Amino acid sequence: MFARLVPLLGVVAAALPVARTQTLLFPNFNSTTGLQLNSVSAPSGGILTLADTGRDRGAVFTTAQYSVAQFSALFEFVIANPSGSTDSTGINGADGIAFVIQSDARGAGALGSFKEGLGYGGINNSLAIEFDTFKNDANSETANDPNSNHVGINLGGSVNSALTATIGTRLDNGQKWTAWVDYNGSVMELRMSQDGIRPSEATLSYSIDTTALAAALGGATQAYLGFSAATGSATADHQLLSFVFSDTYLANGIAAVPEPSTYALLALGLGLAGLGVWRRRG
Ligand SMILES: [Ca+2]
Ligand SMILES: [Ca+2]
Repeated sequence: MFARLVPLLGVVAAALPVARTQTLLFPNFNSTTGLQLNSVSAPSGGILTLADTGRDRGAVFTTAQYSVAQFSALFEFVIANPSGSTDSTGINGADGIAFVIQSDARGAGALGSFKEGLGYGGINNSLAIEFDTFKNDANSETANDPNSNHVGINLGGSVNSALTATIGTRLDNGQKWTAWVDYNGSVMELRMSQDGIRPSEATLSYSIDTTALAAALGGATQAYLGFSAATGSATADHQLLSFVFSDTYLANGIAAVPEPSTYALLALGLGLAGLGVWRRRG
């Protein structure tokens, strides 16, 4: 396959000398090169556990910043073994995971608050997508949770979500979730499934143009990318399995975590042509 690719890559490189796509490719976390782990243990079996024991929190961020003027991302996670105290709906297990885009002063070292903060609360100059498994009540907590199983868009380190959507299947059912986040410069969409197939319908669709996103990031057009999680007296195991990011928006999203035969090419930074091949094979 490589031999067939070389002429194609040459053509693209000549035609698009400044259009090299930045990609991040973690099909697992056997290597964490390029990532900073904040209160997160070294990976085990290629998995990063962001938070597990009671009153825990953790975050992982890229050590470099990436353009977020448009992008497509895919990641896989598991939330397992919910336990501990129950929320007002009688559900235990907490608190959830967040995908975080941030330009906080702490950079890659940013780590947010425990419990309903999801390890994200207080990370300023940011946008996050939360996967929230515990209902915090507005009259006693800082979060405006509609229920104990939802996703949301969070801004500025606040877990008072700008937009939420309820998820029918428990997020903490111990099964793998695949999530796709696609941003075309005007709308950010989240899709998710447990069969690895990207749904046509978005779970969340949030209008935010590049000016508004830059404002949320404190004026930055580049950001650190990562994930956080936290627990309280209710807990669960929050595991991150993979992360793929392209700073080019792909209308059909990233099909899947690429196979080893294609991601070696991507890791070399071969850009658009590599992505094209990867998508056709995905
Ligand atoms: Ca919550
Ligand atoms: Ca929430």
